[in-house]
Amino acid sequence: MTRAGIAAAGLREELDRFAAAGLLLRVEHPVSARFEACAHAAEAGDARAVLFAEVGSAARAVAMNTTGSRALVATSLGVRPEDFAERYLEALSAPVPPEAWPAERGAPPVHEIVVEGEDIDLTTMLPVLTHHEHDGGPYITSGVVFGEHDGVRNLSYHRMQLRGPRETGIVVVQRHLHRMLEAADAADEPLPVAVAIGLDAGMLLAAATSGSAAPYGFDELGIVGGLRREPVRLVPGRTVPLQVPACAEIVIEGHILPNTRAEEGPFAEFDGSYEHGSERVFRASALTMRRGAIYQGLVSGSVPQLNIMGLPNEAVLLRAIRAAVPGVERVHVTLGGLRKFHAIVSVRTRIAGDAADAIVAAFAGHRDLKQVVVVDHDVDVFDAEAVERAVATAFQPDRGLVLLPRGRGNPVDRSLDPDGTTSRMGIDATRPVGSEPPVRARIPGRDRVRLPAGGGTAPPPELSPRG
Ligand SMILES: Cc1cc2nc3c(=O)[nH]c(=O)nc-3n(C[C@H](O)[C@H](O)[C@H](O)COP(=O)(O)O)c2cc1C
Ligand SMILES: [Mn+2]
Repeated sequence: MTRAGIAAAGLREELDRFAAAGLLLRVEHPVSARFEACAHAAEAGDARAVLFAEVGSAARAVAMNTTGSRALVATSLGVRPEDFAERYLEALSAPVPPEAWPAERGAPPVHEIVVEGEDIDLTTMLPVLTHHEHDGGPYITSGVVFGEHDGVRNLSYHRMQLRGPRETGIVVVQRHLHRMLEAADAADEPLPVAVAIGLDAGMLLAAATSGSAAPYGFDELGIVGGLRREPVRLVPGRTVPLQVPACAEIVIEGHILPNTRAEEGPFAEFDGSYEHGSERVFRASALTMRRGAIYQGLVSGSVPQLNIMGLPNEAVLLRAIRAAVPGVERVHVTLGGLRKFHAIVSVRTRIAGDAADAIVAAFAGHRDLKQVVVVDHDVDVFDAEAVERAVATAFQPDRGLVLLPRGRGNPVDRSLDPDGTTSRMGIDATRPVGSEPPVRARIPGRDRVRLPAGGGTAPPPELSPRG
């Protein structure tokens, strides 16, 4: 049973919650790890998670689309979909630090199976998926990379291209893990890392929370602890001097080689364009798993990936706007805006100027944001038609439009100026402060109507809120 406000403590518990809520599609026939699993996941759509019984020559179970919708993420976190951002912000603001796996519980699940050194063969032991037509082979895309340096832990994602039984490429952009890698390069020492695969939504979202909300030195695992209302349990790695999560399905331990680069790619990035170049190299020293470990697949550019990267932005925005305008109620960072460019914010306005200040605070809170629509508290930010109705009936362009001058844009946006800048737009679709919401005409007795059965198929139950 799902306890209110308490996140699933691992992928298996999450899948149980999905199954209980009718949000899990099981594929029992064997499918290939090359394209076929991804093709099935794409065709299945985003409303349900997919659990494959047997993928690839490893014949291992694979979970996909576990973050395909707000409803799935909310089910995993034990909250109503509309309460996601509030709950995530609570965890971000009151993190619960991880603790050691208690010795009296014996060996942790993630160490039920341990393979070390020369015995490791990532190409046969894991069903690593090949995603797109021109990708340069199988890629680990859902692995959360744990790094530690000078007492600082970091969680982040880094795509890993399989290159041999124990070797992969690893793409490390200039963020937190890169900082650790620079120190390792300077000392010419390999950087120990552990790659956790097979994780619940709380862990996946925490690892993707951006550096502005989780600066260097902030342990992303604290967010997970906050979401679960209990600390994440950690155990020492078998071959690396860092802690790994006891609840992961799979952990690959190893090192990023210092001052070493090798050809990497091609790989279809999240905007659908292929990338290749010269990237870092990872060498595995241990592969540890739970019995019957479930691998996790994540297609680049898919809705499940956009949700992982973008849903934490709602909490970040909620915090930033609330600091300026206490009456902010809900934030929706839309899927159409790639979960980063467009936000809808509802505000219980108290004094004139609240809506415009909410717009400015939103842009200050999240740099990628390009368009924000502010509506009154009685408008459902997840209902696109209701938002449009508010714009249609409460917004006056000559005084409700806030245009910001050119700031830094995101390269995914093809409309940027050649210098990489963008302008930004806020739409104040709130009524004058103090005015009452329009009265909605009701038809008495509608709730007692029982229509005759038959004569058409009922639409599927609404997975409210949309988006
Ligand atoms: C599915 C997924 C794949 C990603 N792939 C990469 C990658 O290959 N290389 C990279 O440097 N960042 C990648 N990122 C982005 C970062 O891992 C992500 O922004 C993370 O929050 C950075 O953490 P940090 O702030 O602790 O550095 C990916 C993110 C996601 C969600
Ligand atoms: Mn970080």
